[in-house]
Amino acid sequence: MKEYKRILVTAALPYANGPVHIGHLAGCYIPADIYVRYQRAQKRDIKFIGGSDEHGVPITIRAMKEGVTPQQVVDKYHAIIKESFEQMGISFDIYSRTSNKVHHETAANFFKKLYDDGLFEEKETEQYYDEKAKIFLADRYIVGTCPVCANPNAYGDQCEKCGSSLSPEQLINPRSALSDAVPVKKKTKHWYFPLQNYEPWLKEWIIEGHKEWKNNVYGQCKSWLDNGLQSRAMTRDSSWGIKVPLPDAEGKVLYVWFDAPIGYISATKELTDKWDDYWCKEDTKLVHFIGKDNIVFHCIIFPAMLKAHGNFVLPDNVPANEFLNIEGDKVSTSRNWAVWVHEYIKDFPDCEDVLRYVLCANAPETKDNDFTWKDFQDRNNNELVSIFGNFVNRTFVLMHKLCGGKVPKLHEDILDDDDRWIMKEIESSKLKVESLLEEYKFRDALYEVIDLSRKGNQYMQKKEPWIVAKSVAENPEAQKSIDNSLHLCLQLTANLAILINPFLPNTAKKMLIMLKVVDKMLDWENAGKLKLLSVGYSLRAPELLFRKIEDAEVAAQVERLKNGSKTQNAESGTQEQKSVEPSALSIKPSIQFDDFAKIDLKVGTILSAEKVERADKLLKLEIDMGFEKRTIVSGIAMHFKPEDIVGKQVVVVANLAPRKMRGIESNGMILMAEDAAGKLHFVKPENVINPGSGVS
Ligand code: B3M
Ligand code: ZN
Repeated sequence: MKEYKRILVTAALPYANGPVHIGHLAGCYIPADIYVRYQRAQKRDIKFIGGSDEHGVPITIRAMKEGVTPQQVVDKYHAIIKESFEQMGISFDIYSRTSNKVHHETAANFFKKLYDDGLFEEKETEQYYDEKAKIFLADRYIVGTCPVCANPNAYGDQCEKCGSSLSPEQLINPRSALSDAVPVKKKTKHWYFPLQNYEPWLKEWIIEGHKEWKNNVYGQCKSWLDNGLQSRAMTRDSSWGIKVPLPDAEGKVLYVWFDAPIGYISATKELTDKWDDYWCKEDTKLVHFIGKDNIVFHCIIFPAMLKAHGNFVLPDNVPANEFLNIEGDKVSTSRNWAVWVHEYIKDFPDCEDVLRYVLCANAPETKDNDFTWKDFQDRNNNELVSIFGNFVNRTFVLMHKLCGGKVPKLHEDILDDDDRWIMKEIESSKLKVESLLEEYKFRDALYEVIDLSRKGNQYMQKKEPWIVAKSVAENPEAQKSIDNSLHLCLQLTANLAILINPFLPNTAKKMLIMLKVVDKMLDWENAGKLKLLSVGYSLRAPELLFRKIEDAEVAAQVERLKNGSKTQNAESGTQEQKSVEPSALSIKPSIQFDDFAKIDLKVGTILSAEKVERADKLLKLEIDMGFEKRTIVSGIAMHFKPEDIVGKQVVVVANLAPRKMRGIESNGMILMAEDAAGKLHFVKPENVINPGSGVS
């Protein structure tokens, strides 16, 4: 193995177009953080780089939908994401952003160097264009009817209903997802990076040189390389992004996947003047933590860019994880099928370590995995509370009761086989855990730590110091056996603090306080030692490390998940990501009074309500408008039972043009308010008034 002097760890830069969910954490941030914390405890020279990816189509689209500027979008989400990471203890040395000046310069210079070296191909091609929104459309933003299953909302690259992969040409009645306009083809010029020129080198470097990469990563790279690489456009038509640094490139920006990985370099520059030690010296170990959808960019495209540029180190490893599903279903931000980190933190304050634990113990390291709230509860209650927490708590309680609150002596003369067994387990744990961590096997490493605490419980159960204590009155020698077992359990507790620290840093901190020792004890070199606590040292009272999680708490989460996915707006058929919280940013552009005055709002009373067949989200309502009865189809079926809303008053947009939904003509729309949890509430007069009354 190569000897490295320093380590540079990067974690994928999340798009600042929405908050982060637990799939992101499990995919790369938790493993990266465990690795970094472990290396820091090893006293290695390591830097941990992160930041927000603030360019690209997803951000401009979000801005368009929210009626704000892209800068406002990234400012908002960068702050939310950064805070979520801090709260989860993801210990970046820097969390930067790609809209920074340093990054714009770094990325533009990188591009310019490749251009000056003649490494781009300049090509003019025809691309789909939305004349209404004045924007070139990526395939994803063209929608239409699926030729296979007739789903009216298939994307230009894929139908999510039947899973067919598509091209925009195959869609029936293609339209722009942004404006509904029919896309037209338009000529445009771009700079292409000929990846095929790097194919022989990539094959040698990955296929021959990195057989130790994880199977899922190596396999994906191999299949890309076997299929042959092609030139890829490294520029786009857009006003948001890093301007292409060439004279004839008005309205062109760098492709987001060209600029984003360079963001790792820019952020390192921001962090330290010695950035080039980390990026340019051969004895740096560069490790990219990412999710599986980013493999090709980090293993093929970015390395080829670095190679073309020259003078940069290449990744030593790219330990990508697979995906984490939730309750048996793929995470989907558009359907709001996700567990958002900022919401978790609100609902489970002081339980960051529990989530870190579950996401590591159940990490999708080799295949997609499923997160369920039941498993979350079980792992907390049966592993953290009953095994790890229980061992530490028992040790402390008994030490206070039977040894006067001090570390008792170890009487070497009476050590028995059980004592020697647990001593050996403590000593061998260090090597086991560290070799797994070095190999990026975080799940197995964590299992070893919990297993050591399980062995502690077994040992305690064997020694039964509380039973032995009953005989001390007539046989004072018996105290020696009590001393030995609690001495060893306390040394084991100190060891557990060191070993659990990379995974559950808050828990380790709590243990330090109970043990009355300084942070220094957590240095990795102390793991496996049997004399971490001195005899006679008095310790604090125990504090519970974990609390039980109740059925009702997880039931509420499952409920929220199911209700959350209904925020998809059934009435308009569009898929909106749920807004995080009411904020000034989500205000639409201002309108004149005259525009407002065109809307006719009236009070109505619901006469009857029934489910619409084959439409989970829709209710058909008969509404008494005073002057007439109306049918309105409303997307509220996931929130209200039909029988519960009969007789309720509502505010109706009375002059909305009729629309057919599922074959039923809907005449108007009812107003609803949405709270922070995504629950809908009727907007209605304070007291019952005559139907047909105007609202203004
Ligand atoms: N922003 C994609 C993602 O968030 C992209 C990663 C960039 S890493 C340089 O999954
Ligand atoms: Zn389909």
